[in-house]
Amino acid sequence: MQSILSSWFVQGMVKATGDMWLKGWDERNGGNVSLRLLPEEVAPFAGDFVTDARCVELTHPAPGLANDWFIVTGSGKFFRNVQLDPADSLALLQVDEKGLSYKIHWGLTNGGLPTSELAAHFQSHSVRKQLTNGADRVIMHCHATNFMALSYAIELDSARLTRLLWEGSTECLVVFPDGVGIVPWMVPGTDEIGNATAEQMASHSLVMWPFHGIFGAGPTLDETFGLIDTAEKSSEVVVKVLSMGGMRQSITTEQLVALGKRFNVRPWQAALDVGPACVA
Ligand code: 2HA
Ligand code: ZN
Repeated sequence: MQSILSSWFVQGMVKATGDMWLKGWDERNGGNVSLRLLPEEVAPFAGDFVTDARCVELTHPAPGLANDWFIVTGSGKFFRNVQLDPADSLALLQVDEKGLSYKIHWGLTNGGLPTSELAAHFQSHSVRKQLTNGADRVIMHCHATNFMALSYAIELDSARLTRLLWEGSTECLVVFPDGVGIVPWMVPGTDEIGNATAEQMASHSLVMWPFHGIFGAGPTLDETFGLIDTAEKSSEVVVKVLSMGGMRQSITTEQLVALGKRFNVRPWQAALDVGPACVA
């Protein structure tokens, strides 16, 4: 029988966390990733499950995720080390039939708990799962450097931030037409920041945590990594442009509208209405 270590989902988590480490987005134990799995995807690996699965109460009920399976990064684990020992760094868990607790069936071989941001992940999963009819299965958090840097220098307004990033790179409007939400600075690892993040996830696939990092949602690990990578690339361009003294010219509103038409996406109207980021 195939070992769970060679399953697509463990290998996918290894690749995603390794790539994120190499990007410089996940110093020390920074960042966390969760991937929702279907029972039939997990079932072939039941032979690798522990016989004494630990049960942990959720701090916030998640009835929308009842019976769902997840593979998540562990609290305090370093992304650079996931590839060395995935069984110690990751956890495979199933939420109970009421959404009040979960059981850890595999992983965390040296003990410990799932990511400290589980509340934000589960609350965001609940929202995205419903919104996308089950298509979105990944929530990803990291400390994307240039995106974080922007949070110190720009007005913390979702429509303006979105417009700035759309202008920072032509592909952005196509990759995140729904724009970027922002929560106020809040203490991480709490139900409160989880609620606030999930609320933004109802209308945006990306959420800024000012002075901390980014949350992204998507259907696959690759898509969600790509989503964050695209926002971070644009942030890097914008950081360079602002450091050079600001924009002299940029993509116009008409051009943004044309992009949306060509690529069949509907850009967030508020970010079109807010006007050009370029104030030469
Ligand atoms: O897990 O990134 O936000 C470390 C973090 C917390
Ligand atoms: Zn963080």
